[in-house]
Amino acid sequence: MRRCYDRGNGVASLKNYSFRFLLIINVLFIVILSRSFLYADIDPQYQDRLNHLTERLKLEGFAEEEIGRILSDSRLELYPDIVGRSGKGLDYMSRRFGLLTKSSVERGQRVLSEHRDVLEEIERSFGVEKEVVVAILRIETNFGRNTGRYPVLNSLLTMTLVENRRSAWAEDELVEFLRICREQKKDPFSVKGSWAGAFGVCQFIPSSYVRFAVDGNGDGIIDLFDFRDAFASIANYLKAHGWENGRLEAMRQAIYAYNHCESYVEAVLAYAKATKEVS
Ligand SMILES: [Ca+2]
Repeated sequence: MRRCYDRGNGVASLKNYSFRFLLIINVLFIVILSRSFLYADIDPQYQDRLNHLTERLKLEGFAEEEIGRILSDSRLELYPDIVGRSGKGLDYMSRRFGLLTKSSVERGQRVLSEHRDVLEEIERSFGVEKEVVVAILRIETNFGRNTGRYPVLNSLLTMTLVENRRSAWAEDELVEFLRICREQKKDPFSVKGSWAGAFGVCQFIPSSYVRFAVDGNGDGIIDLFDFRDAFASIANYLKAHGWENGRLEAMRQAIYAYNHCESYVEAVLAYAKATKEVS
């Protein structure tokens, strides 16, 4: 009987070992499959950078399942051509940009008139001229007409994975962006912006959103595609960067912080002056 038991136990052990072996093989197979599935649509040359990003996201509190869902999404796409762009060279005061044409100034005046109450409230709260806030909206996106066509996720992912001088910056911005989307229960692929990852009618990058965006219409949500939230966020940004009404140097410095470009500073002040004169 003992032998039978022994034998029986032996068979049971053998089955047990076989089961474990098959289980391990299965787990390995699933892991390999999920890994390759995870990065299915991304050029293998970026594998190391992807592994690094995955680890970073895990450290930032993202679940592997969540990361996998994003990185295996069919909408994921890289745009290697954006990596070499400098973001400089645009002359905002050029005739081509059309900033000070009659129709352009009139559009600014209309925005000032349509949103006068909220803009005056913002002016009181933040101490920033409403014409300057409106000028930034005009120059950044032509009052929401050009908010960008690139999914922010894809732009930031591209700059993170394709080695370039912005890679570390883009990785930080990507993490912030995914965190914002998670908090707001927003599909990260649904937010479109500039190739540089700025979004909304005021074109904030994710870290600026986290630090300076505010709820301007009091609905409890900060939506930078909403004019009132964008107005308040611009004013808050300028105030945080030293804006003081009437002190030209402080005003110029705050605008320069928004966009590091002298022609941008000139353009914002010129447009604000033009809309003020006709309003
Ligand atoms: Ca809001």
